[in-house]
Parts: sequence; C-alpha cells; structure tokens
Amino acid sequence: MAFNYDQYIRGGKLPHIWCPGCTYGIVFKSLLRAVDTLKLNRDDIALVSGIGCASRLPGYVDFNTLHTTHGRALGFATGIKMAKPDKHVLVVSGDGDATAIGGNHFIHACRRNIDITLLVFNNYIYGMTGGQYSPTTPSGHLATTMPYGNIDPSFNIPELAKGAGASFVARGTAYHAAGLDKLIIEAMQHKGLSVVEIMNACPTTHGRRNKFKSPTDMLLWMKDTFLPAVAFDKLPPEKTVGKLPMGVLYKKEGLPEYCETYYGLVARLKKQREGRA
Ligand SMILES: Cc1ncc(C[n+]2csc(CCOP(=O)(O)OP(=O)(O)O)c2C)c(N)n1
Ligand code: SF4
Repeated sequence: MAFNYDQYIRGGKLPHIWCPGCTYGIVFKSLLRAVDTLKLNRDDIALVSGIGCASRLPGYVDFNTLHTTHGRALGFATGIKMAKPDKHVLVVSGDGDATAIGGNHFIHACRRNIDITLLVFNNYIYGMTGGQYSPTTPSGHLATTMPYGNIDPSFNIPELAKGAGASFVARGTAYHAAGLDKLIIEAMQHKGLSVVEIMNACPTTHGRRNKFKSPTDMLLWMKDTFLPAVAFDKLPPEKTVGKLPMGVLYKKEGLPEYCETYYGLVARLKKQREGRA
C-alpha cells in the first residue's frame, strides 16, 4: 500500500514554497517515512528550524514545530530538549543556517552532545536569498557573491561535526532516498547529538549558474559522486578524487548526554541539600 503522507501534513499550509526540481520535497518525505517507521507519537516530536528554504519544512508537518530566527534553531532546540528531555527534538537547517550564521550554535551543540538530531540540508548555496555563496560552496563554483568563482575553501560538514564532538555523524543524499530513511532512523535512535548532512540540489540558484542543465543532471551528479563509505574506503587514493563517502561516518555510543548530566547534577545537589537540612 502506498505510504500515506497526508496523515502528517498540514494541508492548510500547502502549496509549499519549494521550486520545481528542488530536492527538499524528497527529503521531506524521507523524514516522514522515518518517523512513521519509528512509530513515534507526533506529539512527542519537536521539529525546529531557522530561516531559509530548508527551514520552511516544519511549517508543513503536523508535529510540535518552531520556525525561529536565522542560525538559531539549535539554540531554541537546546532549550526545548532541556525543558522536555523526553521529547524527540529534531532540527532542520540549510548549510548557511547551520554553518555560517549558525556555526557557533553548531559546534557547541556538538560539543555538549545533547540528544538532538540535526539534519543539515546542504545545497551548497543560500537558496532563499538568491544564491549567495555559503561555507559549503565548493571552491570555483559560481555564486551571486562569487561571480568569478568561489575562492574560499569549503567546510566538510561531517568532519566539522566530528571534530566538534558530535557522537553520530552521517551523510546521505536526496538521490539515495531509501538509504536516507535508514540514516534518519539511526540518527534519531542514537543518544546524543546526531548530525546528518543531506546533499540537496538547488537548481534555481546553484545548478543553473554552475552548468547543470537540469535538476535531473544534479541528481545524476549525486549518484556518481557519493559512494557508500565501505566502498569509498576500499578505493586507492587516486580513485577517490571528486568522490565523497556517505552512510554512517562516525558513531560513538555511551558518551555522557547533556540533559542526563544536567538533571543528574540537579538531583545530586537536591540530595545534598536535603542531607544538610
Ligand atoms: C539575521 C538574518 N540574516 C540574514 C537573513 C537573510 N537570509 C534568509 S535565508 C538566508 C540564507 C539561507 O540559506 P541556507 O541556510 O543555506 O538555506 P536554503 O535557503 O539554501 O535552504 C539568509 C542569508 C535573515 N533572514 N536573518
Ligand atoms: S531556491 Fe533553491 S533551495 Fe530554495 S526552494 Fe528553490 S530550488 Fe529549493
């Protein structure tokens, strides 16, 4: 039987704002399938976003949702998780939202290992505002603010997350949608800060400017570029040029989770105070 997406969608908020050929809809559906597989009660989910095309996603879903300010989603999400540790807190963020204006929140959430799942929709560009370059725009790519080609080296989001202390790091793509369902499920099941970089196509502000003839071309590029990490790791170095690994790239279980540490401390202090009374 076909999956019933409507059960999770706020019909009154449609039509969505995403352009024809944007891959955000593919990822949106993957997230709904993942949540459905986990059999979570929608009232137990908080989905938080900042600002951008990616960040519009929570508006379309019938979970507890919060559309906040640009780059600050993880700050709001941290507050929600601290106040309601039993909720499943998810954040959806664009590459600009997560690693430019929100870069500080990103590294500190990773460092704290708070039990939040962050989905970074990486389309290599600021989509919503018309195609300014972001920290993930590949060197040489054209953007409105890099009209002669980007001269900045770009962030590798999984490496950044791992370096900052995230205990689960994965990469998926809109092309490999079935695999993406599994990555989101595993990320949500992980206790601690989980980061899933999800490669997306923005044909409107990135693809057209960078010699992709169509959205399909962008998806085919994803198909050729991203290899399962196991296969990638077996390649000789010369064959990895222009390729990137996908799948679960790093996972460490059993590290202290931030809310547990905090509430453990509160309980300990209460006990001490009672002992003194
Ligand atoms: C404080 C602040 N600065 C700048 C903006 C303008 N702005 C809105 S969305 C955006 C970039 C979005 O890019 P990204 O996060 O990569 O998401 P995408 O639109 O590509 O999904 C910017 C700069 C804003 N809304 N608020
Ligand atoms: S501008 Fe780009 S990211 Fe935004 S909806 Fe259009 S295709 Fe998607």
